[in-house]
Amino acid sequence: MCATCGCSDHTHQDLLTNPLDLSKQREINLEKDILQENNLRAERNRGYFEAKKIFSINLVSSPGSGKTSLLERTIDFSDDIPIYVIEGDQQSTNDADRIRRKGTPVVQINTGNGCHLDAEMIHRALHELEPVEHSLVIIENVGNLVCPALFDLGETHRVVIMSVTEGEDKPLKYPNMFATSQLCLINKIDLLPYVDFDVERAKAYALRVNPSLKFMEMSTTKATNIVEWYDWLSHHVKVPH
Ligand SMILES: Nc1nc2c(ncn2[C@@H]2O[C@H](COP(=O)(O)OP(=O)(O)OP(=O)(O)O)[C@@H](O)[C@H]2O)c(=O)[nH]1
Ligand SMILES: [Mg+2]
Repeated sequence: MCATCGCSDHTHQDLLTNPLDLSKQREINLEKDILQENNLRAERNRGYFEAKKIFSINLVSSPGSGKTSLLERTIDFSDDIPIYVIEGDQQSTNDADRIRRKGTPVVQINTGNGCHLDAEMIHRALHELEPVEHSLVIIENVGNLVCPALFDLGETHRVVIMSVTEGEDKPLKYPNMFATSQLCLINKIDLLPYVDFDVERAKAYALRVNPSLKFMEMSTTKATNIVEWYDWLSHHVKVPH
């Protein structure tokens, strides 16, 4: 449960059942303030990325969908693009250690009781990383399909990963995450013969909440369609002429 974004209380439901309860009203206002403050900081990050012509990705998913595995593969494939990584987890430096082993600059953010990264955390991490112009910054958000949807980090693109072991109904259960993403990666397709997951149905559900969402099917462990992903990245990173 997150103390910052307000997801841990009953505010929304209480307000619906008792709209004149002023203490609850203050809770809602506080939540709004936090989000407004975050949005202002996110705009600053966006300005920073634009000024340095950096392509930035906010990578979101449930825990274990394959975010860090995809990052490892991306680093393997991308010797011509400078990559910087910001790792978000509640605890541990496991994911940052995996990225560091690849020789890629990385900052680990531990959110403690928080269940998402926010724009201020990214601002501070960028100060530490100092990414060069025309580079790629990938932010691995905390594994969670709820709270990270609310927090704009100033990223250029939001990419959501859904793995085939999670069930195809995730877009319907967690619509905000799919509604605010531009690209959906369907990962672990090597496991399709063993699980009951209908890829076309999953896409149809996601398109219901976001008709302009794009898709890529992949297996990060088998490197299936990683080239397609890398081509997409190369297309977006503004390499100087
Ligand atoms: N079969 C299969 N396993 C995969 C694939 N991608 C990732 N995995 C496995 O899934 C597990 C979790 O992968 P991670 O990359 O750590 O997932 P994550 O999203 O970074 O996890 P958190 O950071 O904890 O949210 C690992 O055991 C991976 O080897 C894939 O395409 N196919
Ligand atoms: Mg990870």
